[in-house]
Amino acid sequence: MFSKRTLRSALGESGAALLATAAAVLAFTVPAANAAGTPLRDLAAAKGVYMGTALMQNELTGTSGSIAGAQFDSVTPGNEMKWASVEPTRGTYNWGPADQIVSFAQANHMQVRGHNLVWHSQLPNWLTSGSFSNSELHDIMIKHVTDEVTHFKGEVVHWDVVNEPFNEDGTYRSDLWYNQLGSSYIADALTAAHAADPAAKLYINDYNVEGQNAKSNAMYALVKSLKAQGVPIDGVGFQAHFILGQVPSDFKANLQRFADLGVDVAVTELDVRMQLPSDATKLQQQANDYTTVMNDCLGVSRCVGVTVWGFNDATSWVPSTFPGQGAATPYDENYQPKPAYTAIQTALGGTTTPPTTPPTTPPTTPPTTPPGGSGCAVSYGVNQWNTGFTANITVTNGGSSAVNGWTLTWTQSSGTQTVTQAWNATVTRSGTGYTATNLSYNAAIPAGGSTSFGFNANWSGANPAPTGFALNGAACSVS
Ligand code: 9MR
Repeated sequence: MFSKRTLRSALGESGAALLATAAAVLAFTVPAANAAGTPLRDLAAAKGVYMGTALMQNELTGTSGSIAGAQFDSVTPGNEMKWASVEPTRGTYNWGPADQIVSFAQANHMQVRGHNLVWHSQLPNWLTSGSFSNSELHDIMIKHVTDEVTHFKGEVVHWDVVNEPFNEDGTYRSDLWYNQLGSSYIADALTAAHAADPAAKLYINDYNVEGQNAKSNAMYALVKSLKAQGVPIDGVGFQAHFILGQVPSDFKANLQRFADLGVDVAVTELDVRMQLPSDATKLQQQANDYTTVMNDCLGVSRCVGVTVWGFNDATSWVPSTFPGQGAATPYDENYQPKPAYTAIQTALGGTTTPPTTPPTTPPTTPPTTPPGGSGCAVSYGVNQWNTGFTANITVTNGGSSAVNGWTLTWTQSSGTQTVTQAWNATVTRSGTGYTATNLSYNAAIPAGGSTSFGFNANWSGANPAPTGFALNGAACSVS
């Protein structure tokens, strides 16, 4: 399982330097993720899985970058690592767009799934129209795999080495690779990738292999045979581009049979498309479908994580490929979380509203303490590694009247901390002082109620425990 700590150590000094550079160019304060409750990435981490999203280069800033960084702990570049993007001219590499996504991931403590090395689509013209001999094509493939994996060595945790090798009937796809090199291109690509980065987890990735059918049977036979031959294959990616209401009922059993071969499994490109316009009934069915997929993965111990293929309907690939269809992702076109978002959150063990126990008997002595002092309590949880930390804060209004609009302030006595994202609040730092301010949807904290928010930050020098919490200027107790 990926953890922030292992990513950090895997990144080493150059990665840490990159992170520092990327963090420095981030705006000091970024908009909070527009969803209530604990971010998906934190819930997923607590379950021992990752929660990822595809992202394109133009989605790294503004609202999309803010939500992606706050909610997800894995990124798959949507197009930027594909052959046509990376090697548009033979032997001349264009790493810039993919490097930007990797830097974004590092700055936000996210892992990267590399997608993809050998595929039938998005190939450059020089390759598809080159009329290369079989041996020359083989050398071109090995060089591309070697060069790309080497470039991202230590930065990409999973590689989709081979993408979509099968037809629906389980025969090999008739493409450049199979037609000229035969099915051995798959083992050769995996072997080259492993030589270039022995630590990377190597995957074969395909769609319509989620249920047990001719195509997934062919994938199963291939993986079994690769394992038997000692070819370096670590995982199978199930893209999971679903149609509303059509998640195969045997998805979990299918994931399990692959896991039983001794490989990891991952849901790599999840979305659930519907005929537009969406309505409440369809969105609820979609939420049920997301719940099913999450539970299917969580029910298989070798299912290492789930990636959605774009987290928002504004940039999803679906409408341009399936005219009249869309609304396939967990956030709508205005970046508002949909029922599918809540479904993921709930499947990962989260709740959108903090549980409160309504009093069964009215208090005999009405509390007189206003918010602050003994009327305010803060719980501060921190997950810290060598240069970064995640803080989760719950503030309870123990006073007798509701708070409408709040700021929580505190100090950290030394060191330099840079807030990179916040959720459920806007968090700013000035010198050693921090201020968290409510968002519109959580401005009110009822008497006896609480609200939670959190943030990610980098630190250097020292990162002492915070002190002096105050709610609207009045001191809070801390636990
Ligand atoms: O999301 C990608 C989209 O922007 C591209 O236009 C498209 C081109 O084929 O590829 C999309 O991503 C695909 C992924 O790489 C492989 N599985 C299917 C995805 C959706 O088409």
